[in-house]
Amino acid sequence: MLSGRLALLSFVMLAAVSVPAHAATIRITIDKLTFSPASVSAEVGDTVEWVNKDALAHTATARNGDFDVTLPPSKTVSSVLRKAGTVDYYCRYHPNMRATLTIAP
Ligand SMILES: [Cu+2]
Repeated sequence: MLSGRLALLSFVMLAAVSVPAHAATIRITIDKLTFSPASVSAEVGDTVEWVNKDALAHTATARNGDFDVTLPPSKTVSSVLRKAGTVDYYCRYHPNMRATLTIAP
């Protein structure tokens, strides 16, 4: 019983070590053709969970070419931030949809 608990504890500790301490998951929701929140701070290695609540397809397309994520209707897509910078992004289908990601190294 006790050794089982110890084994579980060491497993949890190993898992914690293998993931960078700052890696976080950030949720950005698209609802009625709006990215929300419109301005997000993140770090390289963080995951963005793009939640598209619209019945339309969207994209999250970086103006500087750093990322281009396709967001099918009513789907959630995850992408990992690989590059630091202040990135303005938009939707290729609805160019009025705009937002900013500030990615620290
Ligand atoms: Cu769109």
